[in-house]
Amino acid sequence: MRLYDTQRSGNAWKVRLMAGLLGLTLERRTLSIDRGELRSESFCAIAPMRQVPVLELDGGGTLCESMAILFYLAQDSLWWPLAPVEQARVLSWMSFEQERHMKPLAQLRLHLGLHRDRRPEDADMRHHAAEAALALEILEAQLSRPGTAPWVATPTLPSIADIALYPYTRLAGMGGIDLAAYPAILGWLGRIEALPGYQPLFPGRPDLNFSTAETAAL
Ligand SMILES: N[C@@H](CCC(=O)N[C@@H](CS)C(=O)NCC(=O)O)C(=O)O
Repeated sequence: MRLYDTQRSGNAWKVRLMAGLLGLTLERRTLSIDRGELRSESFCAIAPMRQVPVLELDGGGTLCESMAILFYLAQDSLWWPLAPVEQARVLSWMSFEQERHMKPLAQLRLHLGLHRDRRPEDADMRHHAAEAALALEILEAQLSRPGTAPWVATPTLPSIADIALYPYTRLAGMGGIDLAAYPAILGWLGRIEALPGYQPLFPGRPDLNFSTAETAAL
C-alpha cells in the first residue's frame, strides 16, 4: 500500500503511526502543498477530497480521510473492538476529534508555529485557542475517569480513537499550548509512545518533530 502525505501532516501521521503499531509497511509518497502538488491533476484523480492522507490500495483504488483509513487498516485487529457498543464509543471519540479537537489545534499550530502569520491575540487565534482548551479539557476529563483510563474510548486496550487523537494533541505545544496543565493527557501520550512500533513524525530525526523550520529532505 502507498500513503500520500505531506512532511508535517498530523492527519497522515495517524496513518503512519497505525501502520507501525500494526507492523505494516507503507510506501510513502510525500507531496508539497507549497509546490501545489495537492492541486495537481494526478493527485486530484486519486484523491476526490484533495487532501492528504490518501491510501492507495494494493488491489487498486484509494481511501481518503484519516478516520476511514484507520478503520480500514485496523478492522481485523485488537485496535478495533469486537463489541458493537465499544465500536460505537470509538466512533464517538473519533467524531469528537474531527469535529472539535483537530481543527482548532491544527490551526494554532499552522499559523502560530509553522507559518507564523498570525499573533496569539488575533481574534481568530483567540477563538481557536478557546476551542482547543475546551477540547483538551474534555480529553483530560475522559482520561481521568475511573474505568475508562488509561485509554480514551475503551477500558483495557487502546483503539483507533487513541491514534486519531494522538498527533494534534502531541503537537499542541507548537500552537502555544502548555500540556503541563493536562497531566492525564501527558501520561496517555507517554503510554502511546511506549508501544512497540510507535512512529515519530520524522522517523530517525526526532529533532524535527516540533521544529518549525522548512526541511529540505526527509
Ligand atoms: N478530515 C481530514 C482532514 C485532512 C486534512 O486536513 N489534510 C490536510 C493536511 S493535515 C491537507 O491536506 N491540507 C491541504 C489542503 O487542504 O489543501 C482527515 O482527517 O483526513
